[in-house]
Amino acid sequence: MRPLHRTKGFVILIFCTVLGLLMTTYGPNSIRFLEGLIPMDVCPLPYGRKLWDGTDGFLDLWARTDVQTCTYWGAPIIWEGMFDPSVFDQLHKEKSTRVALTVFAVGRYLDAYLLPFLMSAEQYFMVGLPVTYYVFTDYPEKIPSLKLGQGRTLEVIQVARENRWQDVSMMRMKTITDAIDGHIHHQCEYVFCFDVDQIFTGRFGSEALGDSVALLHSFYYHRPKMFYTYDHNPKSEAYMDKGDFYYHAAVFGGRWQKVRNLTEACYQGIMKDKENEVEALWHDESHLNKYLFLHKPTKVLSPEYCWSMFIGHRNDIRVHRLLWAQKQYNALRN
Ligand code: 5GW
Ligand code: MN
Repeated sequence: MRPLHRTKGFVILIFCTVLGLLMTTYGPNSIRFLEGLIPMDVCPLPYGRKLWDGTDGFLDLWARTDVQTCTYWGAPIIWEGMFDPSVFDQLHKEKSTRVALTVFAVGRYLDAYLLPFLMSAEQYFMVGLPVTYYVFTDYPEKIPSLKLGQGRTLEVIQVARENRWQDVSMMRMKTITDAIDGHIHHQCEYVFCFDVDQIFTGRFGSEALGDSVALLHSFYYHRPKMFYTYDHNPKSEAYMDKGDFYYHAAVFGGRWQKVRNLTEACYQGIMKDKENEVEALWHDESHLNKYLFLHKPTKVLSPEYCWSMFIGHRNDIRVHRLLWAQKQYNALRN
């Protein structure tokens, strides 16, 4: 007879090998059966079901095994290869889904970023669907005139210029809430909110539409959670000691009702912090992360949907749909 400790070692070795094989072949979704034993952020959807039917189309969660394609609460994470663009587009064309895009171009950001942002959006953002751009600026006369595609329109809304740049960024939450109440909810089913300092370089299409949509931050998605830059000050409303992902505030969206809930809650948090004379570490982004931890998004976008060329090449990023523009902090932040 073999000594017991050797048998045990053998069993553990076999177990780990099988686990490793499952992981490398089928990805994180394949080891869901361990969930009861070890808490894991893996997909709870029925094992072996190849297609997950979202509200609007079909997503093949098993088309990508090198990345996480589903959250532990069952929201899909969208990666290239998981969907058929034409199926999504056909569905939304039939429904004539209307999408609002909000973007702020205040102060020097207007000259620096707005035109390339809009021109590239015309080429890649929700092509074929009716889109209304809502451009918020302190200088409406300076908005460049643009020939837009069929069914696409642009509205300019004047906003006051904030004294501190942190406030420019944070007050977007308030302005978006008001715009949804005022115009957007009559005109569109979905709203997507973007930073202006970025350029579309690939399809950003109807597969990204969902009830409540958040984006994985390209700097953090592959890092352990200890690196996430959540707000760690218990005095702030944005304080969190744990979370699911680190979301990027440069892109968020969803049905207008859901987006309104998010922007309103973030704004309330920001104002409460002001009363308490604290400011969250990453301003509106910290509040966004807190909200999305408490109210889980129903769809998550992979970092393809907002990539930074500074990170360099990664094998899991097969397409770039939106890229960070070159930062010009010194020129723009004074
Ligand atoms: C200016 C200086 C510092 C920080 C923000 C601004 C600024 C931001 C501005 O002067 N005008 C402006 O319209 N914004 C809007 O807020 C832009 O839509 C911008 O994309 C967004 C967030 O600010 P960013 O892009 O500088 O923030 P990060 O997190 O990308 O660095
Ligand atoms: Mn930005």
